[in-house]
Amino acid sequence: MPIRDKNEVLKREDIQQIQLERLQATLNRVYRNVSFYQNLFNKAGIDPEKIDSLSELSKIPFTTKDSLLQNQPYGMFALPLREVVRLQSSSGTTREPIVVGYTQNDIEHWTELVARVLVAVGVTREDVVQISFDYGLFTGALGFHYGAERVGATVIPCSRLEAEKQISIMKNYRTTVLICSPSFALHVVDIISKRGISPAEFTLRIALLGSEPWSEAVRKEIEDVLHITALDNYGLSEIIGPGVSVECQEKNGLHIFEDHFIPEIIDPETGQNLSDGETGELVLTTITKEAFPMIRYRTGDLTGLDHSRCPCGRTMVRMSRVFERTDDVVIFQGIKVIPSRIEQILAEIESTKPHYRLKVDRTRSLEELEVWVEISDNIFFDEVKKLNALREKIEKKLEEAFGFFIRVKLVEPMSIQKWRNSGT
Ligand code: DLL
Repeated sequence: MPIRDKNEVLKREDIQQIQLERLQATLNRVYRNVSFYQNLFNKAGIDPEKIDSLSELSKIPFTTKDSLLQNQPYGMFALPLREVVRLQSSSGTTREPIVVGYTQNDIEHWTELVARVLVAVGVTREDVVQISFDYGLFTGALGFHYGAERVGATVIPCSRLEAEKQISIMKNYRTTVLICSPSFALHVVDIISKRGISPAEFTLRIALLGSEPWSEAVRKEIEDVLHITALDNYGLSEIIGPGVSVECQEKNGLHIFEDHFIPEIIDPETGQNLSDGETGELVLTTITKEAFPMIRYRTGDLTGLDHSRCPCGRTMVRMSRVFERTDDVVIFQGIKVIPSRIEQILAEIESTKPHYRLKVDRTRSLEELEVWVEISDNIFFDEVKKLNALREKIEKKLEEAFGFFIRVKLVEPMSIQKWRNSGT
């Protein structure tokens, strides 16, 4: 299988040499230009000039999402806005999204990284690539758009057109590669199965899916129904967007582009570094970003690293697929649902208690998100009319806040505490 960049097959010591040089340059730059990092390093007694091995990175304190929120919108930028050619943001509509910026060089690196992702899953200039992510502040669509054009493929910028229309485009324009979230791919699968449309009517061969967790069962279903290969890719806006790591055709972990990002796995409780094979929180340091560099950023994503040889030939470390986070953020249709936001909404509604349980069925459709909400004792469970009105009211409020429908199930007082205490 073709490999786009010679850095993807470097010997370990050569990768490490590049990482060290780029890390030193980045640390010096953030120390000079970002007051957050200057204070952080000063407090921790870190002299960036004296970091002369990769192992010393672990002496530097972490950067967290809260630090980013406190420094919005431009406090973490390492360059003045006049050098920044693009702003995007993280996809959370449920919490203040993080504004991220790119210089022209950052855009160039990003384009190349996404081109590597596409080449790794088998995309060539012969392909017709349909991008079904939202073209907006979300990093997914534009990131893939530039990368796919760089590979020379034919790009269809579908954005979030409704699934029915996307399916006709897929058929009529002879799409060969679909880039979207796993939940959208499942939606397509559902429609195709329901209508009894044969996969032979399509020319699709690859689905490149990411931006939310998806199981092996979901992969199997998408592959079986559409007669294609479905591969995973991972990224986050704070680091660059898509283009951080990609699953090669071995389907045995996602290669992280280590010449741009240094990965570490830590124990989320103690912050200590963990070894290969152990599962913990992924921490990433960017070493080529100019506008928005991140030092030891805690992603909140749980994974493990594997440095063993991959038959695809890439020498870049692999991370295992991300199925879980350290926080209780639920990712649904690419939107990060922050539970505390649900709590706020429930607190504003009479007759409910802020006790709730969020349920997503990961074994099959990610379409089904349900919140179980406890009612307060002043409303009786047999007052059906009242209960229905209450349920509808909560569903409406949630839909207004999150932008999609979340089913609400009302449960009796105390039942959620009982469930939590039982530890199930
Ligand atoms: O979701 C960037 C992206 C777009 C990646 C398109 C891949 C494809 P954010 O909106 O900032 O950026 O969300 C980042 O999404 O911390 C993970 O929790 C989750 N996530 C992203 N990719 C995967 C994946 C984009 N393949 C957050 N598997 C991350 C599981 C994923 N979770």
